[in-house]
Amino acid sequence: MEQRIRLVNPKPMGDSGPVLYWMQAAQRIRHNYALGYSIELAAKKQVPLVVVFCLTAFPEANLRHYWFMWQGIRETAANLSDLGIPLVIYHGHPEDCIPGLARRLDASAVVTEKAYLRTPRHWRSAIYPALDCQAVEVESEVVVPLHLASTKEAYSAASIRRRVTSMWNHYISDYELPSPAGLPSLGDSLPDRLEEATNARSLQPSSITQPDQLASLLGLSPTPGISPVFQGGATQAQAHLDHFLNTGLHRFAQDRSDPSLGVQSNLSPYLHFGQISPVDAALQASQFWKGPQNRRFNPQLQAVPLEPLDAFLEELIVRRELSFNYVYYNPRYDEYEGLPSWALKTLAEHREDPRPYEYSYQELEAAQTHDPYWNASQREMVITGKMAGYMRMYWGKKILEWTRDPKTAFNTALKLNNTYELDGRDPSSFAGVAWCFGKHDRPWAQRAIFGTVRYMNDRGLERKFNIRDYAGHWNHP
Ligand code: FO1
Repeated sequence: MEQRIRLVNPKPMGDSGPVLYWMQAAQRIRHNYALGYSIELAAKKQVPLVVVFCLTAFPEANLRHYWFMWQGIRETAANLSDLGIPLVIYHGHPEDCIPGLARRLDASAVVTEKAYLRTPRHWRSAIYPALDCQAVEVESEVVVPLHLASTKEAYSAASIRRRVTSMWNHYISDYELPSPAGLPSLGDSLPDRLEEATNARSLQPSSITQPDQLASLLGLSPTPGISPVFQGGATQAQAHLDHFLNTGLHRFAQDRSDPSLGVQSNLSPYLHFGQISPVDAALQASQFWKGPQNRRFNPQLQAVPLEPLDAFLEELIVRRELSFNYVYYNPRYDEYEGLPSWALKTLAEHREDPRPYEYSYQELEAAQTHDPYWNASQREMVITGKMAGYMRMYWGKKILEWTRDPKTAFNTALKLNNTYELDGRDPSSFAGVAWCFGKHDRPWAQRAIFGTVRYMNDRGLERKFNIRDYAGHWNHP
């Protein structure tokens, strides 16, 4: 655990004020090391603990994302309340709220999670110097602490796989939240007292029960609408994991790519908002696979080696943490110019190649291409907020092929992804889109438009998968 904890504002810790846990990335109770650390700190000092969440503007986020997040926050607020810990939800900027609250409460310390993306990192770099008290970051959203996996930008998955897999057993372990029983209380007037300290309004979780209320509070358009398939929250995350363990894990190695089979954990939206911990998911998958439960559900698997578990952990840990490495060490992770130089060079050489089809952003958004497989994947994403994993690669490759130049293609793919995917703006999303343009991949054979960037075609889909079933499902729902 020590490797997850870092003092980020080396001021002395106060004596009597509460510990303030700014819950930002880990919007959950289970396997929340930042919450656990805050409880321990408050217990040691015998001071109250206050948890604060700031509902705030986030670049490119829309109602679909906020509603999913809000469903999770409401559940977490109820769970914290059962533990006797107050969660104060603010509608305001963290840079205003957190230092103001810390001062008003005379906080002993501020605890939060480590951040990787630009926006939450900017919040932190504005907040820490404005605090009079100690501040601590706890790394809660990756299995292997980022700096231990690599101290620089990794070229590919192979560059971190050995280190990550050699360390993950140490980190995939159970975690019991320290008991908050016996912590002193701050009293009932907390939200009002805190409002005085900032420009922000506090919100009761029960005050927003419908998406249109959230849209009007945040000034958001009603479209894209909320997902009819995925609901936010830790309980839903666990339900998806249970379903996957019982029905999908044993087929994961061989069937995960076939979009018609739906053999996916569907955890990425939940991981994005910290509604489930990757350690928790990895631990449950390992225990399930190795334990008697698995034998009971799948008695025929007695003799099957561990490949499905390895395949799942490769995606959940190696690939996901490679994307954290990318956004953390590459400041241009959301720009075309952030791609590797070999990819930029080869794409530039083929910039003027004629495109077989050229579509505008609007045509792509409306799934109006000649390709029924591509249209199906676009529709799946627009309707549900989540596209089948393999199709995300095909989808991005075709945007590169059918857009007038590669930079426009990159921006188009990222914008569509971040508008419609529930995990848009996740490190995995940025790395996933960049992969379609050569990131974390190697040069392949030369061809038009792509140069040496890997190409994918519809015949591959037809050869490998039941792709007509998938297309039929989404094109004629
Ligand atoms: N983090 C917050 O602390 N407050 C928010 O209101 C908030 C909104 C939000 C909307 C879309 C989105 O993709 C992320 C958002 N985040 C917000 C950040 C999120 O909680 C995670 O920290 C990051 O996505 C980490 O990957």
